[in-house]
Amino acid sequence: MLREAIEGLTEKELRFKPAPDQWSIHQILIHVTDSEVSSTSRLKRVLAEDEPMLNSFDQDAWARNLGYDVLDREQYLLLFKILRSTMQTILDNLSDEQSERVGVYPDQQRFTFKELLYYRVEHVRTHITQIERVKQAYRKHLAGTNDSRSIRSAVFLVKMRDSLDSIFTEPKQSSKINEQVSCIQVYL
Ligand code: NI
Repeated sequence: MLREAIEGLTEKELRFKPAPDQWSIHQILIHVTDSEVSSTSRLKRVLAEDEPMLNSFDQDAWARNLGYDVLDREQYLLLFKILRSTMQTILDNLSDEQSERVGVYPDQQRFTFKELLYYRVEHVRTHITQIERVKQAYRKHLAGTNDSRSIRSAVFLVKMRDSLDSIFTEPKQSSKINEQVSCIQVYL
């Protein structure tokens, strides 16, 4: 489902950040996998150990300090897939009693395995929605760029017309006009 969310996207779109403090789709994908690494370990501990103490990770510090931009997205997507498929075998054999096993966070909040699993599903859903929002922001950004381009183009054409006007009064400038005309042809 993560792969489906990014199907057909260009590298530029994957690296686009809607705002300086917001993640790109590339960064979101690395985060989802890092979160999965940490949560898979939590899920396993709840099943294997007796009311283990769970911990969470500082997602912004990870994104900031682990150089998310240079990490290999393909490897991370593969890692995500492997984590989910290895957990699947455990889930297939899960008893009702096991799904009620409990883990405890440092603030004493208690969660059953079933609840923790539900949050896993929700986490990916939330980030897929976020990816869709970034895609929309990118399209808006592109549309904005096109607008300013057509304005620049219009300004250029007006300047062209002025030059053409002057050429009819100043025949000597014809080579300059030819240069400008070929410029427009390349741009179009
Ligand atoms: Ni998250």
